[in-house]
Amino acid sequence: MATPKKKQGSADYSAKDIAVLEGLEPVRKRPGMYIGSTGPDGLHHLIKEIFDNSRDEAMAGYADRIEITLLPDNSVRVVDNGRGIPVDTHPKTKVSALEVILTTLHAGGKFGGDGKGYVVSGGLHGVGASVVNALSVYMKAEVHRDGGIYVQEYNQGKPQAPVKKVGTTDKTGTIITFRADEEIFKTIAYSWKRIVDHYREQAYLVRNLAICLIDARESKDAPLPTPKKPDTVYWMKDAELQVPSTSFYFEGGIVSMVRHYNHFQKEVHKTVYYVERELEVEGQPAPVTIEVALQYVDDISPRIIAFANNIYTPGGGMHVTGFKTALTRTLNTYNKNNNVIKGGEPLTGDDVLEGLTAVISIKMPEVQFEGQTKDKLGSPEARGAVESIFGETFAEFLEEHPDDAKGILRKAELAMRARKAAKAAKDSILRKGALEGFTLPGKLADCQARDASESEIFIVEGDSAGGTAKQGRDRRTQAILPLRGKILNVERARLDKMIANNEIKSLVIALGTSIGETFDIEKIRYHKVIIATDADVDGAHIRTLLLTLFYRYFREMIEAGFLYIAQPPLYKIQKGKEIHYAYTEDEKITLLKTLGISESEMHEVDTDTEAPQDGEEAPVEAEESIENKSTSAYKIQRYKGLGEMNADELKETTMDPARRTLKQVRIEDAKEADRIFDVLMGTDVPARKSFIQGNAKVAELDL
Ligand code: 0RA
Repeated sequence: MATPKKKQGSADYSAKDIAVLEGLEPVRKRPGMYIGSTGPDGLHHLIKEIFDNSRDEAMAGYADRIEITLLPDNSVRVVDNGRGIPVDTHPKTKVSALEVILTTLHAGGKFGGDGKGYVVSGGLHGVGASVVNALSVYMKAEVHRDGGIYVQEYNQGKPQAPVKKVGTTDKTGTIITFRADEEIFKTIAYSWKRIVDHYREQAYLVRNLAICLIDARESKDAPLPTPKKPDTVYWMKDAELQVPSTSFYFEGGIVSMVRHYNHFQKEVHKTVYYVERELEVEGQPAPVTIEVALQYVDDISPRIIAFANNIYTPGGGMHVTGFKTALTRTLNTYNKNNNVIKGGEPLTGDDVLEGLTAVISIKMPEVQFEGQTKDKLGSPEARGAVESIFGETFAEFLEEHPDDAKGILRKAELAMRARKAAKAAKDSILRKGALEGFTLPGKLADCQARDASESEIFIVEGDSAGGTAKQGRDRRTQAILPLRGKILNVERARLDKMIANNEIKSLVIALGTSIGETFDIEKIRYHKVIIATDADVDGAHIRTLLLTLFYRYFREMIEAGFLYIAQPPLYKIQKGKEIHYAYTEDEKITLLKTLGISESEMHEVDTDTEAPQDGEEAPVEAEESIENKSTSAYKIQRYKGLGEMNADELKETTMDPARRTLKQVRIEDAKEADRIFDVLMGTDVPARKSFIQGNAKVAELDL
């Protein structure tokens, strides 16, 4: 199926098989309906639509090369060596099939139960091409077929002349060139990285398909790359090119993809499991194809990368569910029969996921995607299909590869043991009432008010910031809880262990809600729980950790709108007696301009000083006044931590309800934090460090 080996000849197809449905006006009226958006996603989608047709030709066994070239005028050329789009004349309309395919919505090769036509794509063969045509100021189709070269050109989807034979050829294939319409797309800027990433993935998904990407946008006056190679239409060796290019070709398909993901990891067993099977499924007009590859590595988090009809489904869905069910069951059955893990206790679904890298690719004629972003496979047939094919063949794999089986089960056994130890630790803390009780933590400076709706708690980083915050607070309604930075050293990704941590325990007791089975939102002691961490890497780290904790164990608190993030200023700018605060880089620049401070005067005073100790004022000496000859004496200070502010400044900028801004945490923010938590807490320290450094700024802006 996914193995293009060029077949000769062709299925007997003619123009009468193409159903004519609608004109293209609706596409230009509501482009979003057809390509999702007219932003960067929609723009890149244009290439996908054209590529998908060529890829389907490859998957049907008729093409083995596809070349995508970005050209200097922002047009894109997609070349394949398939059969070529049919050019024969439609008996009723007397119009070439090529014209019908490129100018008619919903036209394409028939997809029947007769096994003819095209197995797979987001739509049908040729469907997307007309949409792209409608949204392009210019398109050209060049078909090599039946010994002839046929050409037609279009403007905004309208053919400029009938299909014309312009020459003869001994090759077959299709060349589509299009230039997106500036009236539709605000900016026409293709992202090379995005293209490379997407088509690398496609090359893994269709093994033996060569995909060549050429970025000729900068080739200016140089001759356009118009390569020749004996068995293709346009094809070029990388070495002949004078512009950036890259090619992908994977004989191993998704097995290569698994190896790629596991490249820098320690493998737990040698053999990569792989299956590809077709299956008749009720409710689907043609057989469903299932492909799975997997290998375990010495890591904690699983990577399950799943596709439906070559479309990535980060949201998972039915294929992933079926896979997980079969994985757990098969490993448990094998374990029972072979007595690998002593004790006879079954592995859970989570136990068998640790360290797993799996690629699942399902192809079915009729797919439904679900979820807000349509990134989840909804088709219920996928579940049983994957469950049965994978379950059966994975059991065979384990029988035939006892060493691999043993490695996998040993790995799952470790996960099981860790889970049990964590649970024991959690149980001892979560025993009913253990986190309730009357003893509020000593570090908490509680507020006087007893009415939760008027009470706030600031969670600050470190004792020094805690001291400043205590001085700057309104003690009637504002409580302060300092947390030590050391809560970062939570062992691996075990959140339950985190709860055993004294700092976190203090926090939970202060909130009053308890946790786990005894959690009760009604008991919360503050209706504003405010995370106030520093504007640096550690601060971002602690914030992520707290958001994750709240997301996993106090979700109701987020849903109730009780969780906030403080927005302390980044800069203090003083001009004479006037004091201003800037909360973002942009604000700083605007402020400096407003104050009449010129670019050349903009030296920052870097205060790399010790944070003040409990009760101390922030060290003013650190602020070095830059005298300015043109009378505008000013100083600018960058705050790295809350502890660098004195109590008045902290109150004025961050704490006082009348003057501060707070960012309310939405459930999506916390969910995102939860997702990156595993990276932050993973075992790979260098990766973690670079991730945090790379994302600390971004995380800041998002929240
Ligand atoms: C309809 C029918 C046939 C091929 C194609 C469309 C086709 C479309 C595209 C779009 C890009 N490359 C393509 N290659 C082929 C079948 C033709 C036959 O039976 O010979």
